[in-house]
Amino acid sequence: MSETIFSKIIDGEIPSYKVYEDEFVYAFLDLSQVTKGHTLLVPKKISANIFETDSETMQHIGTALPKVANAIKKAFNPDGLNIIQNNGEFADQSVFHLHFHLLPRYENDIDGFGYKWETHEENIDDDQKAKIAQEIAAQFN
Ligand code: DGP
Repeated sequence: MSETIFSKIIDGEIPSYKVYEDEFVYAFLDLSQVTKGHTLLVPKKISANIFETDSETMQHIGTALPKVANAIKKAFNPDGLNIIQNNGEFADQSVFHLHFHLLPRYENDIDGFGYKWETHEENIDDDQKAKIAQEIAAQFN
């Protein structure tokens, strides 16, 4: 797969503020610093997003995510932390190299993160939910 801006960062061609690296992943400060310590965790193996990655890559991400989250927690003692992962332009993905945003949250500090979580349970009955679940579950067959 062709190079991405994140593979250039991993290779050191573009400078970054590194916070963690092992054989499989690289973590560095997101330039936008939506919250203090906003970090990106990126697998070294390139895939565009969650639809195209493989389970081995995700195992490496799964191993590193709690390590990086706990390092951020120890460093800044945030009031919480969101992990965000965007897939596709409509879902706000701008760099097509799989990555996870770790966003520590602060009640009384710089915190530019927010999202809308509008619930629709009153508009969907049990039959519709069963049908929706069935349509997804059928894809595993
Ligand atoms: P997303 O929208 O989920 O694809 O997030 C991409 C993020 O990558 C965005 O928050 C800004 C960050 N980013 C893009 N280019 C660079 C860069 O050159 N250096 C750093 N540190 N972050 C970058």
